[in-house]
Amino acid sequence: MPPWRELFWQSRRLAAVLGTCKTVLALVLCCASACLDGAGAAPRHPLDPLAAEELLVIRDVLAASGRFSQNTKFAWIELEEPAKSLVERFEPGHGFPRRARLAALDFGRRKSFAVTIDLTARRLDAVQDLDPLQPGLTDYDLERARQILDSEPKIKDALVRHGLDIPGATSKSVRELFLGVGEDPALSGETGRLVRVLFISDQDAIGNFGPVLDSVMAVVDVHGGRVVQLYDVPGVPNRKVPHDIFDAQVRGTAAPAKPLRPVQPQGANFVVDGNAIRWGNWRLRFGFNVREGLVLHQVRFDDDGRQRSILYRASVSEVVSRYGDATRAWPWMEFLDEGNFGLGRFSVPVAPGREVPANAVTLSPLLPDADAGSFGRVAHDRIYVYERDAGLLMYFRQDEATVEARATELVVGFLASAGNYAYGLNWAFKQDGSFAFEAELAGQILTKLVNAGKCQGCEALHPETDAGGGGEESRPVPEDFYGTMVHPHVVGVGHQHWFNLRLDFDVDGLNNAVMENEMKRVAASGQGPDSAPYFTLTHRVFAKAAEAKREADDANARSWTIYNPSVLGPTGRPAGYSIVPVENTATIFPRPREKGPAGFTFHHLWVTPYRDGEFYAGGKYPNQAPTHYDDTLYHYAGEESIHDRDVVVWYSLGETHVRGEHPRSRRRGVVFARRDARGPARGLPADAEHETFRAVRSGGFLCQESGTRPRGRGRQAAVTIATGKFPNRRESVERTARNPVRRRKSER
Ligand SMILES: [Cu+2]
Repeated sequence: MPPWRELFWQSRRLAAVLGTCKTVLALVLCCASACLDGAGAAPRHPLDPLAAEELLVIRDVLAASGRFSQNTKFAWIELEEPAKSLVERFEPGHGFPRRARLAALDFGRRKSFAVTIDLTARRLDAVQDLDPLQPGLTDYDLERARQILDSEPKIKDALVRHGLDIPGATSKSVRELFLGVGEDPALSGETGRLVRVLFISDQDAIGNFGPVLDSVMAVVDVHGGRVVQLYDVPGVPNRKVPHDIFDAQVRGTAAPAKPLRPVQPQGANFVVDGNAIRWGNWRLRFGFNVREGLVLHQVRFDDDGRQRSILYRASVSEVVSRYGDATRAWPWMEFLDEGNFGLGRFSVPVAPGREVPANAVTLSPLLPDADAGSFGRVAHDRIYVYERDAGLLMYFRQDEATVEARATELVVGFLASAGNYAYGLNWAFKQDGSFAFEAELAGQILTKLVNAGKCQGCEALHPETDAGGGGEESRPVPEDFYGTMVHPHVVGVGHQHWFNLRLDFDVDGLNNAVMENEMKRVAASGQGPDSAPYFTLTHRVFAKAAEAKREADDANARSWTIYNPSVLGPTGRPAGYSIVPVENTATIFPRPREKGPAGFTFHHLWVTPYRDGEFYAGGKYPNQAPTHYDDTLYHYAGEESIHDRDVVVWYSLGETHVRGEHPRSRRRGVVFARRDARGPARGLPADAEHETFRAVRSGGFLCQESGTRPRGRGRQAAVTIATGKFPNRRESVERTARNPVRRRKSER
């Protein structure tokens, strides 16, 4: 690890421990600036992110190529990862190929290109005209859209008619939301580079996300320099309403609480070495890019000295939201936060004790940025790593003796601020070899103004009212029909958030299979005491990708296990990783969108054969995707075999927001439970499965091999907490893991 990073972490930890000591803060600032010099060091591993010197190569190769006009913007710059086979064979000290890919947006020629650069040979490898595809939006697109709006008097006139005060340029006094154009049949004839713009009704609040003025909406062609669509209908009179999240009265206050600070007086148990993390039996690599943000690689678990492969690559492959309002300003919406903007680009700095627990360590990756002279910038404190208490690892009581262990888990994640929402996207690793993904949703909902001061849909709450019955046709649609009134004259519009995880599992090797597990209720035959209905587990191994489009089913405790058919447990049962849905929802996207970028929301589980270049459920260029666009998960999952070969699992995690809490924060996730014969942790009894309580909580079930007995007492920690160096300290802190499993007499 470069010395600058050690020094930086040391100062952060000290600051966390000692509070606001000025001396320490001065040291933090000093080291924070010092750390810039060490960012983006030369790559040591084929999957290391683009280094500072490589970004300079990209800049120089592009400049020397003569292929692009002066008015070209370079965006979406990222490492083109080498083939998996090459990466898996890599040995430290050996050479490896380095290539980068990016989008060139030539605004002069109104064209976009996919560009590949060989960094080692310092040459342009390929330039592919993307027509008619459009890469996601850049800051330059939004700036151009703003200028076009300012130069169009019809926009200003419309907004003034709707009660806004615009003494000068529109953008100087009206808050505008610039978005991908979404799915809109009315724009099928447009061939330009489009940006959709919504306007906010409140001109004075601190927060930018006041009620949307949903009677005015514009679509701008950035290439053509014109407004191609102006939606302008009589709407609800503008009025001041309390909505501003920066207003404590709107936000509400929590009851005062004394600080809760996790303290690790002997340091953390994980080690970050370059782009590798070690924690307990876990080994993994990480990267960070503009599009996906955090990416995990080569996730492995040390099983008694055997490095068992679990995942080759894990990432959030797309994030999309959609609104449930049928009026013109809403149904087109398909907010593709990743494919249209970039989760890495949306990432924000976090601080221990604020956005993340006080014992967190933050990391500062180098992000490509063609607007910077060096083609890169250090994105400070974007990745966080911390340990947290995770409840009971196991507990068993018999008479007056108990055996118990408290669990710790390791969290690696980042926070992306995507407009009115922020997403904390976390991977949590557990001592038993299981892991989980969780999405923390925070921020504020999108709202709109209505005439009504009281909830109109509430009449349906009276049992004697036939609100949904006969005569419905003659009634006007209630103003809060598409959402929930969160304040007089303000409706929070119902919507969904969807996350897709791309999980390139390599469980115990490359060749994997996936089976579905379900509880089945059976009516027994015969008569008498043995005829009572019973239940059993059923398993179904998927043969083809098209079969493996499946939904979560709590009622039947459905889960899916990924395993290597050639590496079974001791009884012959597959031992692998089970996806145990915790909570999920069904898509509100209309059926015609199933084949498009948001199509991944139509099923919770997808399994596809591994193919190069298939990284994103919504496709590589989901922005303005044409109707024949076939680079999406729907098209990846065809009739090909997914049995006993390299497969990729995709999990879609949905969240419906209809209740209109304003603002709100919520956590959603999925558990990847280890299904093995070895019990929840080495040395713990296999049939004392800690996961029982977790499975109960999540509605899953156990697919647990039995037969492994507790090992001898007095061994090294049954649950091994890492021994090793903690990077905050200049000197290594070696310590022996405490054995968290102990037998004791009950105090009662
Ligand atoms: Cu929401």
